[in-house]
Amino acid sequence: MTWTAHQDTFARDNLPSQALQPEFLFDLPELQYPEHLNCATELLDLMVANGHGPSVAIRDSVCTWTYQDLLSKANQVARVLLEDFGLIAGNRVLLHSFNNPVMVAAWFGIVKAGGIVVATMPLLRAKELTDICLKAEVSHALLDARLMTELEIAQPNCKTLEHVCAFDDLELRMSQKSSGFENLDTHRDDVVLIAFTSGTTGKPKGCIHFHKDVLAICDTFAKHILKANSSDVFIGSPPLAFTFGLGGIVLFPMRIGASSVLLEKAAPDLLIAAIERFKASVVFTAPTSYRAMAALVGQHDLSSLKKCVSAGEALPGATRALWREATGIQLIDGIGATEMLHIFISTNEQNARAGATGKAIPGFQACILDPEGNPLAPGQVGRLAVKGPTGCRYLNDDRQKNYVQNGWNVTGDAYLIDNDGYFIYQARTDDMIISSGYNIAGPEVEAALLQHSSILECAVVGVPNLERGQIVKAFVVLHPEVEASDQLVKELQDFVKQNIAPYKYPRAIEFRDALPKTQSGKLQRFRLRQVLGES
Ligand code: 3UK
Repeated sequence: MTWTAHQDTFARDNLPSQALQPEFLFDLPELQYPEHLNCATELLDLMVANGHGPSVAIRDSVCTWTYQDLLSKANQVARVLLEDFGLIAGNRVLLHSFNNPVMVAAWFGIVKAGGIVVATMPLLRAKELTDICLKAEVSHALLDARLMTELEIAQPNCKTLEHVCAFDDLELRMSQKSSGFENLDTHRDDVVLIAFTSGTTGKPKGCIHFHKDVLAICDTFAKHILKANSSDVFIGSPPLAFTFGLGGIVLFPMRIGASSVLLEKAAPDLLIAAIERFKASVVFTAPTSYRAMAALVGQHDLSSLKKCVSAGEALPGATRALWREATGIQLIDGIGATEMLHIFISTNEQNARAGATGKAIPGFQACILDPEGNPLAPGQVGRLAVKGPTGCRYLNDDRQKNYVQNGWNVTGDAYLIDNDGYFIYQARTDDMIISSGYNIAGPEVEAALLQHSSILECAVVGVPNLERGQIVKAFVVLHPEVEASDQLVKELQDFVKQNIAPYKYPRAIEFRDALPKTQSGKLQRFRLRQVLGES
């Protein structure tokens, strides 16, 4: 083991054993990071040292902070943690907030002081916060005062959690600190964050990432696929506790001296209004959000917009087409995962194809495995496997052996590679529907349904059926002006049969006002499967 700057080595001590870790690839010249590396120094201090001090780093509806402002605030946070709250390098700090500037200053303050960021979704309840604090042995919490109630309920059950500080108190303390700070001289392999993911079901898993991983996602996806520049204005909807949001809204812009807009609320109508208001040029959000925004484009001037990244869920071809027709912009689809920190398969606008996620991005390798772990030929459906500079390291968790097999990160997605080498998403491996012996991928049926103009959103699952084992069932949310009817059910079924192989059509269709989603905006198909019984 190498040296560490951490005195509290809990996170390192709870890494999976070497044998259970994935293989890491550092072939690209840009991934040769020095041993001494603090990612906050690279993203913030050096930006100011290199002349970006006066450029805008982050904005929201009330404030505008330059890189110099953000540096000063982050330094003050670091001082509060060390001087007022006795932070020891390697301690875990819960960061619990809506996306706002203080949250970003706090993120950098924790990292500068040598803490480990454990960011959590703002809407988590006491029980979920307790599970996370216990698992990561969290000692400090910085949080938005509006979220205090749930943490107060959680705290008596979190024996390691000693210091809780709301942002209003934090800001008061910051104002009494000097704005200079020397960052902890960390190792590139020191732990910088633990990102919790609950996946589709089950207890949350903590994904450990190092200082170098934070830079590696900027120097692969952002550098080679996104290709933004310092005059770009980034914006997006994912919470910063979701690494899709952390990368897209904070790390990528800061790696290149660009600016970012933080939105506490970013439902499609609010996001599209904010793109116009702040003249944003790069947006990160989920497929359903692009679909909802496409219907609103006529009411807004989106001429500032240049690049649009879609991730979190499969991008249906119809949504890609709607967005292009509405804005002229070809979406950049990319599959990422909390375990991998960010996107690993994608493609730029020029090479984008409807229905395909893309290819392994520079720095990563990907293949499709059969059940025995052998690579499959093009055209065959199997398990997606990937390796690169980042990878899965669960904090003390038996499920490490499920995600990492023979050095590959196995994401739980069923994919195939087409004859041109593009990766084509099928379904989550546990979402494949088997009906009368046929394998049917729910998302393919969803994509077909979404071609129909009456549908806003839909989810397709397999439900138990005596005769066929399972049947295909669609849960459909209609556009507000459309009315549900038996006739429409028949019309949608016929519509699917005309677009894809008829045996895949949904034998059952149920209309809903909304679909169950996770806090990162993902469909929870398993919850739709649970309500069933009827067929
Ligand atoms: C699914 C996709 C098809 C897929 C994430 C970008 O989503 C992120 O992380 P999570 O840990 O979920 C990972 C799983 O989500 N998925 C994500 N993107 C796509 N499926 N096409 C896509 N484009 O099942 C994957 O295994 O919540 C996404 C960046 C950072 C992230 N953490």
